[in-house]
Amino acid sequence: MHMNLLISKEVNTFRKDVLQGLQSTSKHLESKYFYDATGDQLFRDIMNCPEYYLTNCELEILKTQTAQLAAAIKSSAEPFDLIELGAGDASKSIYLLRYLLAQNHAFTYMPIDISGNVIAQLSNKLPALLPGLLINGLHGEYFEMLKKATTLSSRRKVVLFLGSNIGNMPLTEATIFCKALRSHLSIHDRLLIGADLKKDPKTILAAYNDKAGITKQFNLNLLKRINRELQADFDCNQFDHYACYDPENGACKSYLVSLQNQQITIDGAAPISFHKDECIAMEISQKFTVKQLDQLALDTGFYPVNHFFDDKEWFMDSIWEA
Ligand code: AVI
Repeated sequence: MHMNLLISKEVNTFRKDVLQGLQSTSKHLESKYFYDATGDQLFRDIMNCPEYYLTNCELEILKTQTAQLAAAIKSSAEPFDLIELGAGDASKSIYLLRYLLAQNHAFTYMPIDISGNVIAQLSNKLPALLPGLLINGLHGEYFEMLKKATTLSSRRKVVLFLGSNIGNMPLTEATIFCKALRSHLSIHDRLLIGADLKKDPKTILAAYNDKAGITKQFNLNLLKRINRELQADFDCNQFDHYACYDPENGACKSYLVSLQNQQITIDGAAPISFHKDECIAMEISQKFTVKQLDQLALDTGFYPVNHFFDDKEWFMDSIWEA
């Protein structure tokens, strides 16, 4: 019963957000809804695309600069909680976890993810891969779960926010997010934040316009999710994917473009009309300069302490102190 109530609350919020986005003059959907089970798999496929350089760049940082990263996040011998926002399969953080365990640091790993499936898998698999790991998975929204983490433990917090997830928020929203994150932390807590940097515009655009068309499927999958969960009738063959990158402001954006005049219905709501060539804004993947990211830290109550780069300097993991 409790589970059913929870599910219907989530569906109601999803429905409200989808309708609000599609009924507004500039149609848009929220990219946080990309990640159902198929979306999770498509994102893993994107990470394996030759054009999607972000994952390998950040992996290189975590693999080759593990000791320096560990030294920068712990900053003292005190025990701490290592909290990962949007942990996914922990394929990058595992390098840090393994190193901290080998060095006998006292910490509990608290992955937070909106997907219960992700948390269950991590809680099952990680202890076998990393004997001795203390893990306390938290399934839910980031800030609700951060609050919960504080009630569970009073230890210093080190938060991981990897993968340039910060780039999936427009800058004003990213500022609000970082301020809210800071409000859940205490002085001297630390954040390890990953961000994709500005670079050759062609390299960036190719990462969001892969030849195999997986990014297109990733975007269309949200329409399929809306069909399934909200009894809608999108015809995915009548939408194409369009990605663009603005090298001036660093915004890489994805759209779905209507291929004809059409109407779609979402269970119980008035039909929604699309003109031919009308776009649904699907996602922003913001690219940063080092200076911009440092400024974001300073504007939101953090102090940028260290920067770590991959060899090509395409990606940056920064340590911010609260
Ligand atoms: C999860 N996030 C950082 C990815 C990105 O690069 O913006 C999501 C993604 N969208 C298309 N490709 C990957």
